[in-house]
Amino acid sequence: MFNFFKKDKKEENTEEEILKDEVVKEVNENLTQEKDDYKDTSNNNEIKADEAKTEETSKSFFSKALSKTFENIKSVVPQRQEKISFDDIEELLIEADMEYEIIEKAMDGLPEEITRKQLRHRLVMLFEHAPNVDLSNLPKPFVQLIIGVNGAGKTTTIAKLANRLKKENKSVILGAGDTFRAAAIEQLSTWAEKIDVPIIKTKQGHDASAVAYDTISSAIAKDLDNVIIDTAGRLQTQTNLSNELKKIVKVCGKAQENAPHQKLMILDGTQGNTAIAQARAFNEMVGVDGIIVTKLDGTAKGGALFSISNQLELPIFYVGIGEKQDDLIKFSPDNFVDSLLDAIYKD
Ligand SMILES: Nc1nc2c(ncn2[C@@H]2O[C@H](COP(=O)(O)OP(=O)(O)OP(=O)(O)O)[C@@H](O)[C@H]2O)c(=O)[nH]1
Ligand SMILES: [Mg+2]
Repeated sequence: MFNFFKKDKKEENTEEEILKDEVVKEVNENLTQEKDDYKDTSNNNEIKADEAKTEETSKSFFSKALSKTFENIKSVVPQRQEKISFDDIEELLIEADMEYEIIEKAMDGLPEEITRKQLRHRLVMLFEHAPNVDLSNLPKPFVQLIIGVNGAGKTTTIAKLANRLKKENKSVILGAGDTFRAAAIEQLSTWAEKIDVPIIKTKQGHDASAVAYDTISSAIAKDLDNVIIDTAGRLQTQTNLSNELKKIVKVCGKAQENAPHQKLMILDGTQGNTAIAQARAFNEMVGVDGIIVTKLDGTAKGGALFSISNQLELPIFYVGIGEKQDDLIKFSPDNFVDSLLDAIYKD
C-alpha cells in the first residue's frame, strides 16, 4: 500500500535544492484558512446519524442512480422471480455491461435455475479486493494523490473528498498539481473557496511536483490532517505524463516519509470497460491503491463496476453520483449487489 523510496542522501540534497528554487512562494498568501477554522461544527451524534443516513441512502442510490442499468436488466427479467434461469442471468449481466469473461467466472458451476442467495454470493465475491487501510492509525498528514485521464472527474472528486473530510471535522489542504492548464488551477481554486479549504497553487506550466512538496510541507507546518493533490490527466505525451507522475510520487516521499499514502485512480463510469485499459496504464506508471468511479448517475453501464474492481484487483472506495460536492458515496459491494438483486428477485 505504501511506497518506500531509497534514501540517497546526495540525490535528496540536489532534489531539495532544485525544489527550493522551484517551490512557489505563494504558500502564506494562499493559506488564508487557519487550522483554528476547523473547529467542530457538528457533534459525534450528528456524524453517526449522517453515517447511518449514508448507509441507508447508499442502497437506494444504487437503484436510482443505476436506473438505466436496471431498466436494461428488467428487459431480460420483466417479473421478479424466486429462481432465474442460468441463461437469463447471463444475458442480464451482459445487458448491465459486465464483461463476458467476468460473467463466466462468476457463474461457473451454478445450476440451471439460480436462487438469489447463490447469485449474491458470486457477485459479492467479485469485489473481494477489500481496502487495506487502517483508518484508526493514519499518518498525519495523510496524503492522497489523485490520478486519472482528463475529464474523468479528478478535480470534482477532490472537492467531494475534501467536503467529506471537513464534515468529519478533519483539516484538509488541496494541492493544485494539474499545472498543465490554467483552467485546472482555477477550477480547483474555485472549489477550495466554495468548500472553504486552503489550497496551494502555482502558475500554469510550473513544476507540479513542487506544488505537491509545498502542499505537504504546509500541512506539516500547520498540523493539518489531510492533503489531497490534483494531477494532470494528459500531457504532451504519455511518457511526459508518466515521468511527471513518477516525479510527483517521489517528491511527495521527500516531503513526508511514505507519502503519498494513497494513490487514487478516478475512472469515468460512463466509459464502461474502456476505463479498465486506462486504469491499467496508470497502474503501470505509478501503482494505484484504490478506485473512485465517477458519473454513475444516469449510466447504463453499472455492471462495469464488477469488471473494474475484479480485473484491476483493486478496491472501489467511492462512487460519484453527480457534479455537486455532496455527490460522493462510499462504495459498498453488499448494497450494490443487493439493489441489483432487488430488481430481479422476489424477497
Ligand atoms: N454527472 C456527473 N458529472 C461529473 C461527476 N464527476 C465529475 N463530473 C463532471 O465531469 C466533468 C469533468 O470533471 P473534472 O473534475 O473537471 O475532471 P478532471 O479529471 O479533473 O479533468 P481534467 O482536469 O481535464 O483532467 C465536469 O463537468 C464535472 O462536473 C459525477 O459523478 N457525475
Ligand atoms: Mg481536473
